Amino acid sequence: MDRTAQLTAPAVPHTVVYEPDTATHPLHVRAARVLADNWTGASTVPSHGLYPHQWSWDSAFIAIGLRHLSPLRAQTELETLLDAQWGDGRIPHIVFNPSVPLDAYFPSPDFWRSSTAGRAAGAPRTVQTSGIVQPPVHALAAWLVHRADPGLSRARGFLTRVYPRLAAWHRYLLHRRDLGGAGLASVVHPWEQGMDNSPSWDLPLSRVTPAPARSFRRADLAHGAPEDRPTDLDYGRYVRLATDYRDGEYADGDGEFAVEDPAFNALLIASEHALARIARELGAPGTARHARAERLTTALVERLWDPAEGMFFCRDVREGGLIPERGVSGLIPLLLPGLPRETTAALIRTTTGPHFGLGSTTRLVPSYDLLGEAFDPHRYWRGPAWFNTAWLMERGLRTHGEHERADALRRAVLATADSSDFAEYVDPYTGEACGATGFSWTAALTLDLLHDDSMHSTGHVTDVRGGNRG
Ligand code: 9WN
Repeated sequence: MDRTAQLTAPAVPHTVVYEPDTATHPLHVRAARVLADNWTGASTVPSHGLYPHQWSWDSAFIAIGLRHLSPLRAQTELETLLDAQWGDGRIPHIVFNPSVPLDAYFPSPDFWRSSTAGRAAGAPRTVQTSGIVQPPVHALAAWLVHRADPGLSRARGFLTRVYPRLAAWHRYLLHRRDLGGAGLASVVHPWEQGMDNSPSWDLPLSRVTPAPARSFRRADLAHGAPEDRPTDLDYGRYVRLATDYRDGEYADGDGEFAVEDPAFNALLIASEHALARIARELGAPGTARHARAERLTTALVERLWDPAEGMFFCRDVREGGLIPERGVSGLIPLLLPGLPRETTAALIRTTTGPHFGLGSTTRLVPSYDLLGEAFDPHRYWRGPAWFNTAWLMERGLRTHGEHERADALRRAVLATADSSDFAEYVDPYTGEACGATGFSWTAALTLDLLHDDSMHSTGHVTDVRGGNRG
């Protein structure tokens, strides 16, 4: 690929034309169709072929889009996930659909053995789940879903039912997962952070002895191009970590891999702010939760911010020290309203500078440093751009008053979702589709951004934090 051409290429083609009546916009209609196709009756699969079950953070993003089509379906999406919550508060990263054959996805329920190996941690008896978690976007999603139709939400007692579960989920993360002792939550497996194959995991993963390749059978290679997927060696290490966690009955403490990740913790903080709003809506004071969110923001900056590099980094809790790889995760704390002003300014400079190129060389924020040694524009979480991270960055830019940049990013997301047929991820330079198409969170977040635009064009809402997008 000719990088010079990329540097001089015009930024983003503005092919999407917004119409005041968002619901009849062709892109809206197509996005709604993707979500209808991927709906299973009580929840939505990320993609029928590659990911045929319910995934935790996918469902939160999906609910954020679904609320514009059917607030009831959006509520159901979240409640189905919460029905699989464990007694210790964890929300599992996968809820398995029993009618899907075991060999359709690896690791399958017979690997995780949640109802036996997870018994001590309170795994449910009636559904099979994985035993690890994913980023806590759920309280934020629940709040946004409520805001889409407060009347329906109150009539169904939606927040009353989900609030204690979400509070238990946060308690689990803030107590059982505070493995570094500084208040932040740690992830114990790369799949927990959601950006599975990020170069940020290479260093801590290098200490893990891989499970032998013949001891498991991958299902992902039947769907994706092998050169875009994680290597067998990485998979062997994922399997080893998950096996050890399971064999220790999913107790948290002394596993080989423990990392404090900026995006995971930023989402926890954003969700803690959302829980404070939910508490207030239910008639309880939210002040203590807001105060905790502010304390966590301070801990995030103290533990993970690198002023010289102008971004956040992962901390290797086992060996100590920051992991010197620039990933999009280190930009996502931009989402937080309570960041110091100089931190926000530096994050915006880094996002638009040579390492991520937003608005100059790239269309959407790449998942990894354009100048990093491991950069590959097509390999899973090692360079391509995802739509959920773009949505989070758009929200972050808008939170800090960067409306022009946020508008440009929103246009780029809509144009790229359109041209890539709602791809799972794209080449950050060209927008070329990678992975699955008809991917649920891409369609859902497209809907959310389309609605945002309609609100601006009809002049109903100017402040996104007070508006329908929450
Ligand atoms: C493992 C479902 C999930 C996303 C993750 C993404 C990918 C799974 C996989 O798909 O992870 O959880 O098999 O690679 O990395 O973010 O939630 O869409």
